[in-house]
Amino acid sequence: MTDATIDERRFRDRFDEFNEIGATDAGGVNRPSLSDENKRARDLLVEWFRDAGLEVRIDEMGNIFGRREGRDPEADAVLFGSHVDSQYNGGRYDGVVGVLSALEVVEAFDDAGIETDRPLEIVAWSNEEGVRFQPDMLGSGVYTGVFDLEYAYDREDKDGNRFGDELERIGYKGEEPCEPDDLHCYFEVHVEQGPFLERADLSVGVVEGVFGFSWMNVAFEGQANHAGPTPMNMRHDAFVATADVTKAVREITATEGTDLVGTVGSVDVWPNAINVIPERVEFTLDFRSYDNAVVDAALERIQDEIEWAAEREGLEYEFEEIMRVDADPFDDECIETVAQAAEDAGCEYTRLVSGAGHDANYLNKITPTSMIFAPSVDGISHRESEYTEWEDVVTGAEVLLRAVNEQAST
Ligand code: HGY
Ligand code: MN
Ligand code: MN
Ligand code: MN
Repeated sequence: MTDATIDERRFRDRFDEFNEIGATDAGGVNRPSLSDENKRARDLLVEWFRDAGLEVRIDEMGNIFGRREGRDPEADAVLFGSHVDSQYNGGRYDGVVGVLSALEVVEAFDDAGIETDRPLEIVAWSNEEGVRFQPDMLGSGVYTGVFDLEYAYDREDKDGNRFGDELERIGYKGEEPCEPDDLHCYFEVHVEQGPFLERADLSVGVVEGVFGFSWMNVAFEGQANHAGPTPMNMRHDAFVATADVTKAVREITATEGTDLVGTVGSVDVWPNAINVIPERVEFTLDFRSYDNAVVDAALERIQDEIEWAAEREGLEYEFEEIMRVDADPFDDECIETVAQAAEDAGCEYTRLVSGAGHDANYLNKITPTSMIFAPSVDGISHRESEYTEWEDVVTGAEVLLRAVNEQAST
């Protein structure tokens, strides 16, 4: 147990100030990775980390670390944090809650004059969302060795901007190597982004693992032609095939596995004109399940559907899997630490797995990991109306504080 507690006023003021950056009229935020708004958010975070007396380190991927030494400088560090890049017109809570909770925890230890045995490191990972630069979890992916640095630097957004150049432009292409420290464990607080905790009327989720998922880019190439005089049997319409594949996603999720989800999220059509038969369509596929074999089966089937749709319509097609992360359970001891922390904080909690991807997916490959969820009102996320009751945000930080304290005392 610890007598350190979260300073709710300071936490709330910081959360509100932070979310003024890139605020949208509809109450969300627009701070996509490496944008000017993302830079302003990073700058504010670095200022707060420094004000909290942390030793700030920015690595080659722009991951921002703040270190607080413990009694034993040789001891492996307890790492905790999340991300501050957002969706285009996303929510105020996704990622931010985890980073500001982490900052609050180290400040609470300071306020209580507590020196932990182990060093503490808090982190804001780069490019977790993967909407501007695919794939997602790029910063934690390089840190954990899933991607190499050059691959990450060469990732381009839809306007052809390179990740490495944009990172340099905003001044966050750090000198520090993007590789793991000696870590004892990793924790992440995040909003659930689904309906489960609210439906169960519980304030804390003890996360036992994260769905595995695959992201794919698909393109159909047909023939543009005049929408009027071109007979239907002479058409090679790239959008018709896209519609067939989209329908197939629903058929596959209905038959391959109970927890399987599939999404066609981004679609670009050329020439995108009302009276021209679509020549080319580029679209994305996102399949997820807690069972890796189910994701494999979905991938098999959707590739057949793509091939059949192209044949029917007389199209060329391209298919590239750009990211695959396997589901694997988090560390038992970290899970029990979080459960005990929730009990010590007097919370009603349940255990669950995450349908959303998190940096914790990758940290789990190199160090014992678990997560803490706070409920999402109406299960909404990746939308400006994303909302979590403030008392639940504070509870998540209180649970994090107890879990970190437990693991930071050797
Ligand atoms: O896709 C995800 O689940 C995460 O928000 N990047
Ligand atoms: Mn997130
Ligand atoms: Mn997200
Ligand atoms: Mn995430």
